[in-house]
Amino acid sequence: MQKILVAGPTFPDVIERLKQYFEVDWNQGNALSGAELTQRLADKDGALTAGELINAAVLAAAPRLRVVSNMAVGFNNFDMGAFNAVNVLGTNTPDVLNESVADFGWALMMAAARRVVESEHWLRAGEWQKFQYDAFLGADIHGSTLGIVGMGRIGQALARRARGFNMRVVYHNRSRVAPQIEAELNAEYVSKEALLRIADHVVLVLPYTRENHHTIGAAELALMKSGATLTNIARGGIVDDAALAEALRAKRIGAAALDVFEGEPRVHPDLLAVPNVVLTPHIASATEATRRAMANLAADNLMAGLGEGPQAGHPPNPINPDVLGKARRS
Ligand code: 8YV
Repeated sequence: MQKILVAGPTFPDVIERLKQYFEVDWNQGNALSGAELTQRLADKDGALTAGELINAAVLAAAPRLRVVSNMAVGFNNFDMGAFNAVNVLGTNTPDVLNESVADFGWALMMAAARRVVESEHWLRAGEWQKFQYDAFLGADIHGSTLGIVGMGRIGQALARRARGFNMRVVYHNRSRVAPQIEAELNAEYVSKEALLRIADHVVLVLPYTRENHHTIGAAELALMKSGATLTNIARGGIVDDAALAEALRAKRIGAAALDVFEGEPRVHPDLLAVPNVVLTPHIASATEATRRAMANLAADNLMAGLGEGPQAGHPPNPINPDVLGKARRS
C-alpha cells in the first residue's frame, strides 16, 4: 500500500475513504512545524494539505512524494516551479466553494457597510440607552456601485448576486472576461485605478501571486471614496494590512471587512485597535456542505493522482497536468 500524510484535522469519513487505498498518517493535532512536516513526508507517496508550505526543500526531503492535494482553491502555499522541477503533481479544489464564498463576501461587505459588528459590540457593552437618529449611520448597498477585483468563478458569483440589489457592477481582472459573461453579469471592465475611484464597495477575490503582493496599499486606499468599504476574501498579503489599519483609523475610507490576513493566524495589532473593521478567521468557505465537498474533492484528487479509485490516473483538478505520467525526479 502507498503511504500518505494528511497534514491536519479533517472529516473522519474522508480519512476512512483514504484508508481503503492507503496507509494513512493523520495529524489530528496542531499545525505541523516545517521540520515536523518534512520529517513526516520523508517516506510518503502523497499528501493532503490545507495551506501548508510545500517548497523545493520539502520536496527534496520527500523523494517518494508524487502528489500533493491542497484542500483549497488557492495554492499559493505550493511552489509550482519546484513541483514541476521534480514532476510532483499539485491539485486544488475549485468550484465546489464558489457559492459559499460569494455568500460570505456579501455577508462581510454588508456587515462592514451597515456597521453590524461594531453596533453589536456597543449593544453588548450595555451602551444602548435610547433611540438615536444618528447612531451607526452606514452606507447603502442597494443602488450603489460594487467593484470586484478578480473576475474568476467566485467574482462572477459575487456579481450575480448584485442584480437583486440593483447595483452597478464594475470589475478589474488580469484579462477581460468574455463579452457574453459581461452581458449576463451586467459588469463593466475598468482599470484598477478607475474601479477604486468609482466603487462604493470594493471586494477582493483574486489569487495571491508575487505580482499582486500589496495590490491594495496606501496609494490605492487614497484613491477610494471616503465612505467606501473594502472586503478581502482572497488571501492575506494582497492588502497591506498596516496601511489599511491607518486608513481606517484616519477614516480615509468608511469601513473594511477581512477574512484573510498577512501572516495569519496572526492579525496586525493596529487592525485589532480600530472599530470600523469586521474581522473573521478565514471562514469564507466554512459551511458544513462546502467544507465536506472540498475535503472529498481533495481526497478524490489524491487517490486519482496516485493511481487509485474510480478516477485512477485522471485527477479532477490537476494544477500542473503536464507532469501526469512522468517519473518522479529527485
Ligand atoms: C480554505 C481558501 O478553507 O480555498 C481556499 O483557497 O482560502 C479556503 O476555502 C483554506 O485555504 C483552508 O485550506
